[in-house]
Amino acid sequence: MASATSSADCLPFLRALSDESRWEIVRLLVATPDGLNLGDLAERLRLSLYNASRHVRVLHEAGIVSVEREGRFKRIGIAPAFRRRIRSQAGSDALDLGCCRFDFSTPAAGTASRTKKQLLQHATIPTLATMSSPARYIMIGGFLGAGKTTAVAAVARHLADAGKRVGLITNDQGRELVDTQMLRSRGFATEEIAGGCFCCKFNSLVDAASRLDLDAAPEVFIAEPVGSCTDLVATVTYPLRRIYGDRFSIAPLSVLVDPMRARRILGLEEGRNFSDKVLYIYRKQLEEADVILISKRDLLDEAGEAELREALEREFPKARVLAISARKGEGLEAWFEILESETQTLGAAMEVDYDTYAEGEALLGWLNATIEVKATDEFDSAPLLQALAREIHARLVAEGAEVAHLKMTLSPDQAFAGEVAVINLVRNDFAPEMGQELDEPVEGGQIILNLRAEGDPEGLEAIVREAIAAVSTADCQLSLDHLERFRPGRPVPTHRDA
Ligand SMILES: Nc1nc2c(ncn2[C@@H]2O[C@H](COP(=O)(O)OP(=O)(O)OP(=O)(O)O)[C@@H](O)[C@H]2O)c(=O)[nH]1
Ligand SMILES: [Mg+2]
Repeated sequence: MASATSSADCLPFLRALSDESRWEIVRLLVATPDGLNLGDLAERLRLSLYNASRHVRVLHEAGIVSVEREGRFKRIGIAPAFRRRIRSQAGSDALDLGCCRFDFSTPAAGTASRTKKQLLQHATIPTLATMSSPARYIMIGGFLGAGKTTAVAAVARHLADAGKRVGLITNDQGRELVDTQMLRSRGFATEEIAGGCFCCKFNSLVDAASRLDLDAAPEVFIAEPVGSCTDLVATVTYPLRRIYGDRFSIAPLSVLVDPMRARRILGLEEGRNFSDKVLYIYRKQLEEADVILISKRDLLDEAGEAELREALEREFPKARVLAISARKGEGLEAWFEILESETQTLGAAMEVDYDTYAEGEALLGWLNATIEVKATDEFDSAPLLQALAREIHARLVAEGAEVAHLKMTLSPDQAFAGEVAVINLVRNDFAPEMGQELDEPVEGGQIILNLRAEGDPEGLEAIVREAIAAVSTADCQLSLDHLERFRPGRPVPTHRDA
């Protein structure tokens, strides 16, 4: 590769190509003029279908590849306008972006490091170490099922529509996250920190920001902490400020509450609740909030919303209380304004009894699973997810295990661009709800299941296994691929700046 003049026009191409897999996809497609379907492309490059489709989406958005429907499949090829930039010379294909040239005869081995190094030499992609203006860091917390991921997607969409580059960071105690899958399916650059909360994996949080920076150079990072986590100000934002003060400008901490759950916890309504130690975490989350957001306000009438708002203002006087519906796009402007223009003010960190916090977390059973679905014929994904969610729900109710959040995605084998169907259940006295649907029937795919409920993990595993067996038929077989279940361990923050 040889550098020529610099050009801002080529930056989207450079960002899309600064990844080994995407570079290899483009190399393969350049050499395959008729294009390939996603399955063949994934197989040739030994990528999972999910990763192949994710990379194709990035390349598609950058205008590098085209995608055309062919019956049930989609054919992927080099986009005609991009192909015009590629010239064949002396038997090899060279891509001329104006700012630099790439030689597509470059062998695969070592491409990643070479490509990234070359890109960084020849393009002006800022890295965390060299970013001149601070990136905005927004953290959106709240208890399990409060509506964080939905709200993160709404903020990210708003900022992206305003021309901002956005990077998202998801977090969980386990692996195989529905949230990551869901946010990537919406086209956002997303990194996940699995296996522990931000506060206990502080360095992973900075690493994730750094990876996103290399990939998408975000001007705004939006982080969603684990829903059973609290003390985020002392363990995440203050250390970020102390260690990386010049790199991040930190927005006020937003904490979401599900209105029905909050009405019950604040004594405005009767109904089943979590144990006191779990509620200790719930209240601590609100105590440290700069902004409390009553989410899903479309579920409340005016009087119910006003009553809840008053109760929250009375009990948590430090925070401003707003009401939003991320689903309906209501009440978001006032919140966006705060996130974009205000900086978190410094104060004494709240006191936290880590013994009670640890015991509260340990009362929650955590289960993540992946399930393969194989069918003899095409089927609709929504009824299958609904049946599985209903089976799990009925067993949770029978066992008296209050659900915090059951969420599942189904990604079809032949999905393009990470399309997924999503279903959620956030309270035992609610019904499972489809959050996202596929517009076509599928023949098979993979379900990712995340279940958090107040109950023992062994019991949750039995419930999930029984539910899978109940839904599986000869024509549509569900088989458990991977399952992990546990109680979260005691939180041990990397830093705590009181
Ligand atoms: N009615 C309504 N439902 C919403 C709204 N926002 C989110 N939800 C639903 O609430 C459920 C939980 O939403 P998520 O965004 O996944 O919640 P979360 O806080 O990220 O959940 P965890 O990551 O598991 O803690 C899903 O069924 C969403 O569709 C809203 O504005 N209105
Ligand atoms: Mg979430």
